[in-house]
Amino acid sequence: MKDSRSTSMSDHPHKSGYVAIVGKPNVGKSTLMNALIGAKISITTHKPQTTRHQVVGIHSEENAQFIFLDTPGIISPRYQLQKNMMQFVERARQDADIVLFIAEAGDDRYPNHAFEQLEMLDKPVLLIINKIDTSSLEKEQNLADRLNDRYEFDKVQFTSATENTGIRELKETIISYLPEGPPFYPKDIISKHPVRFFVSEIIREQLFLQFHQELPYSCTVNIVDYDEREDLDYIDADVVVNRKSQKGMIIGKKGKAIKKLGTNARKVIEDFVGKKVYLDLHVKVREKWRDNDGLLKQYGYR
Ligand SMILES: Nc1nc2c(ncn2[C@@H]2O[C@H](COP(=O)(O)OP(=O)(O)OP(=O)(O)O)[C@@H](O)[C@H]2O)c(=O)[nH]1
Ligand SMILES: [Mg+2]
Repeated sequence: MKDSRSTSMSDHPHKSGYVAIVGKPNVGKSTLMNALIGAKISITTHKPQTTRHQVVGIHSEENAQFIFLDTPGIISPRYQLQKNMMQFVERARQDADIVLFIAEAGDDRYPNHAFEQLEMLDKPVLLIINKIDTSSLEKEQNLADRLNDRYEFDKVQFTSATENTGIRELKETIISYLPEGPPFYPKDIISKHPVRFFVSEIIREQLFLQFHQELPYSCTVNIVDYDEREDLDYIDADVVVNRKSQKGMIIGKKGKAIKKLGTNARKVIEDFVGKKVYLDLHVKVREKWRDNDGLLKQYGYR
């Protein structure tokens, strides 16, 4: 994916590095990364555990380039998919030059091991209190103080990813912690994932928005074929479910539910690729795919 901003040289040394975005589910990690980059790279929904991969977003300025690693929310894993998701978090923490620990306004419930994991990292960790629009700065300064008592963060910053508050300041802070170095990617690139990845994520986002309770957590999306044609992209995708009984729920009465899913996903994909799309959706039952190493690998969760 490309960005249209141009760049020029100046006297300041160039800085670049990896920035891991970690925290509990639903605190706004993906929304924050999108706000920092100014484009929707990572899917976001009101439900926890939306992000399942390590999603890479790249922000470039004249004298700096940061490579964000958005990660799944930290949980105690119950099945293999969730264990693999936690490995993505661990890998991002290890690969990063800086870690952004995202907390949510009003939430001080953290187990000790959340901070013990940070102790072991020998790198700057910034505490970001997000969703500041839902609270007051005074209250959140108090929360920051209490969290700082439990782990000595290098810096605290307050943001609202949805209102774009504190985003510019956060970018400046990140630059101040970045090591000197040349850019890793061309300056007009904002992500490195293939189109197929974004398409499967867009469909998965629609599953989260349309279906309730456990169902979206039992689903994944597999792009079977992506045929790029001049005037129309032809996409063949499977919605993979965990149990036979879930297949009917995705399809719905007289196919209504899957039709709605297809129409909504197609519109978002068309906006994303900038042309017409034909989206052919099928539902496949793969019993216990979330605990099947081979299938997890095939669906990109390893
Ligand atoms: N009010 C408010 N809502 C926010 C803010 N940032 C994110 N949200 C909302 O919080 C919800 C979760 O956002 P995500 O970005 O998906 O959260 P996440 O931390 O990536 O979640 P997982 O990927 O599930 O771990 C969405 O409904 C967002 O719109 C914010 O600054 N203020
Ligand atoms: Mg997320």
